[in-house]
Amino acid sequence: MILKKHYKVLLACLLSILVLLALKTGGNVYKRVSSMHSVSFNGENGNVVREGKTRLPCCKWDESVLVGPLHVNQEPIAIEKMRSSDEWLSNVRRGGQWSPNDCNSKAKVAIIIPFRNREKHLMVLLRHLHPVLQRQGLDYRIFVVNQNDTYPFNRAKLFNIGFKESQGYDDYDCFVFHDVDLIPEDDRNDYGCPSGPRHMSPAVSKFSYELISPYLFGGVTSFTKQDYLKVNGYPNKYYGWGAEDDDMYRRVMVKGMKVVRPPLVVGRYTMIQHRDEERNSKAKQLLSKGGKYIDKDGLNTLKYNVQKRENYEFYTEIEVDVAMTKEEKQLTSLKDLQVQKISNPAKR
Ligand code: UD2
Ligand code: MN
Repeated sequence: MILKKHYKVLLACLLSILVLLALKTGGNVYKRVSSMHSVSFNGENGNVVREGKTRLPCCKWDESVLVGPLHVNQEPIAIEKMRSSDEWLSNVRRGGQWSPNDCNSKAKVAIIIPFRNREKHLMVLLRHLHPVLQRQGLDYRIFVVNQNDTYPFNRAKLFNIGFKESQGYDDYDCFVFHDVDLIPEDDRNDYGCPSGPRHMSPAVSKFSYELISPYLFGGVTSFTKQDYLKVNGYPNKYYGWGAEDDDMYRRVMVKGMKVVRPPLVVGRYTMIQHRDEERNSKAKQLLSKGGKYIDKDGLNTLKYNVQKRENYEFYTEIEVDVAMTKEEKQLTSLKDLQVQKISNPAKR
């Protein structure tokens, strides 16, 4: 009996120590839950279990740290002032990466941004995105894939390049394909791949925050590594503006998956205004054959040349030449294939 009593006292002490520890870490973003060897993925379809490298507990989605609706500040900001302008930005490590200190993230996330000549947009996005990713407790790195050649812009191929290149940095299991001009308006929009193929931007300011088509799959999407491999990535053949997003939607359908979206109040983005890019009028023709080419065009046929890999203060840049082929030139209606003007993102 006496021993049992002692046990109870001991247990009570242990519990109070635990409570005190929890309170002490209360200022921190993620709560220690228990000490475990492995990390479980708490996503919607969730039973992926990743072996943790350390004995850290898994990070929990913590509503109390999330802000909810966000104010979007489009004012240009000097890169030298970014770090000191926001507590979250001061935590970012060179190369645009971060991971929680005291818990294992539910996902390792590679954010892939297709880029050419949109420096101002990039600065605004980085300023808003880093804090969101950190508040969600994600282990992430931001990759800017900069098309530094004279061919028409190829958003989809840059995504494939980003996917492949990121593997030289870490073993990512979640990929977010992110337009540079879409600024998240709500940090409850989960960047950690909580589902299969996900259309994260159903409500965009340009479209009055309405889902203008049930087939819409442009803007910001996320895929687990497994699902991205399953669809063989994006098609490589779409140069110029249009239809590469629709092609990806078809790939997802053909492989028997469905697109998941967050609610409109959460999947909100401000699109920074810009002039329209030149449309490839042959894109529709390509799309009409889209479904048939899944296994013949994509990650398995990807060719490109890397010019430079560089870690800047808030992102990793992969500078590439997309190596357009003669056959691909015939597949675009863009008249002058050499008119593209090039410049690089701010070199910091
Ligand atoms: C729509 C889609 C976009 C894509 C595009 C067709 C939404 C909200 N957006 O965007 O995802 O499917 O149509 O291709 O549905 N970019 C550069 N430099 C360029 C051109 C493009 O960096 O010279 C990048 C940049 O990340 C940009 C993205 O490609 O955000 C899409 O291009 P856009 O913004 O010109 O096209 P938009 O707004 O019509
Ligand atoms: Mn845009």
